[in-house]
Amino acid sequence: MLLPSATRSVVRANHAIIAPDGYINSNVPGWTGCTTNVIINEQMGARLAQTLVTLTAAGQLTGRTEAGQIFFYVVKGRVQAKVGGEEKTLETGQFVYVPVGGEDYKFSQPEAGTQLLTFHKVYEPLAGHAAPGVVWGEKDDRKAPVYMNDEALRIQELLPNELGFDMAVNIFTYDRGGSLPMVETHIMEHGLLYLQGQAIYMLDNQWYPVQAGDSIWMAPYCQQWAASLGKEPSVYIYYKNVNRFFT
Ligand code: UGY
Ligand code: MN
Repeated sequence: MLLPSATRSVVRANHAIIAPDGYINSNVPGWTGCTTNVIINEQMGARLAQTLVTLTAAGQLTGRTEAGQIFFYVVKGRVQAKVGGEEKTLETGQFVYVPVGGEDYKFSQPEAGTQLLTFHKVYEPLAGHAAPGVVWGEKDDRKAPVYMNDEALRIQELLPNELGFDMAVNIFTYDRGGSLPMVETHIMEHGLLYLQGQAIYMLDNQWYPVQAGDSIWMAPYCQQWAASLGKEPSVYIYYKNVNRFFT
């Protein structure tokens, strides 16, 4: 057990590891009966926001998008979700993407302890391409193709791979012994939450042990590499900005 004066969390200019031990709650207008931890946002230098919301049985999230789109993913539990005139029960591994432009959303009647992960990004339109609509879906390993010909790695893209979208959210599974085939050096930014297992992450030449519940921010060009550790697969869900690199 760590001393209260120690933490695995680090915040650097181009990356951060945020472990749950340092969470302090934020009050988000319209989000009640819950604790909200803002894990990544522009105060860090990021261009996305990432939160983790833990709901009591009385918890409710209501709001309306303006310039920012929001991706909601159920990390655990169950909740009623109403978006775009449709109402569905969302359970562990299911999600809804709420587009920009005055889309109302409401999450209510959760099982106590339900956790929602959110990714937020200001939407950048692209001439000639329709802005996205509401998307519902779920984690499904059968829809996760092998990554870079390495049988130990699989990535499922949760949002449609279309130019109207300027963000992607993917689930990356590393089987035991799996590791990234190269050190990635790229313009895209990431926000990430580990859903399962343990791993070692290299960020800008620093090495970090990480596990389920930990979040990571990687700024553009933060060099990155990861390997699964332990006896079960390691799995993370991550955000990536896509399709808009020149003005
Ligand atoms: O899509 C990606 O850039 C991904 N392979 N990066 C990562 O998992 N750190
Ligand atoms: Mn990457």
